[in-house]
Amino acid sequence: MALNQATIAQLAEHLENCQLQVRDTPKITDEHPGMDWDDAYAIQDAILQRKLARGARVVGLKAGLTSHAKMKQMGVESPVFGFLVDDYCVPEGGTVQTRELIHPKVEPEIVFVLKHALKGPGCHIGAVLAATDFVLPGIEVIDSRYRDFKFDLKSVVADNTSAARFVVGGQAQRPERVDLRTCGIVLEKNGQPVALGAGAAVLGHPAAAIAMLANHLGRRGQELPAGSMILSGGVTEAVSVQAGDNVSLRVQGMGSVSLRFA
Ligand code: 0L1
Ligand code: MG
Repeated sequence: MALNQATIAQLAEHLENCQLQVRDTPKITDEHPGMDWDDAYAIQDAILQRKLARGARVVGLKAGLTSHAKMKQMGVESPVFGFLVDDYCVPEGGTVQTRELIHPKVEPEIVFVLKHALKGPGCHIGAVLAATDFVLPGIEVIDSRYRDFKFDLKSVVADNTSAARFVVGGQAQRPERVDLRTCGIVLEKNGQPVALGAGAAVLGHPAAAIAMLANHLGRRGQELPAGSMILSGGVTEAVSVQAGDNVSLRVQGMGSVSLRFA
């Protein structure tokens, strides 16, 4: 690691304060260009510890930047992983308070819920499908704490991959009852389609994102426990939203899920 513990704690406090106080910041690698991957995930872990100490609960995990559309949109080349806590969970059809966010965007996602634990290394799509209880549609609301969503991969990992809110819903489906590569998705904003895609946009198969997460955790001596809920990453580029917007996502064979911004 390139950063010491005091710097990691200070950067975690800084990024979490930006989230809680709804203000943006330049990317942290501007001041810490030597920061490495372990530092980035250590800062993310320190943010999680701060939240857990205040009584938050982890309710899921996420993979991000898993589609070429997202990678192109953000000018990066590999996926990243983050956590979701109970504060981020919006009920189906519920309302997101836009004043609590800096510059929110929405992403259409396919969500996995596991019935068996998954542990890498060596995890693959087949193991993920065998361990999956059901899949369902989800909308992730991302809100980078970095000014104008301008960051590099290490900065965005430290910032818990821009996680802010999410909703899951629709019709949960057994994984063998849907072709996750060819299933179509339509994201609508205020009744107008704003993004279209198919599951294969996520690394060729959305289960590949879950396998990558299991392998990532395996390298750190961790696993995905049975019951885990995981957002597999935006199928399309992210779409900006503002107060007054209604957003819904329909995923073929899995119904639809929605939320609105007040
Ligand atoms: O969930 C995502 O794909 C977002 C990852 C972080 C990058 C961003 O803020 O767009
Ligand atoms: Mg996402």
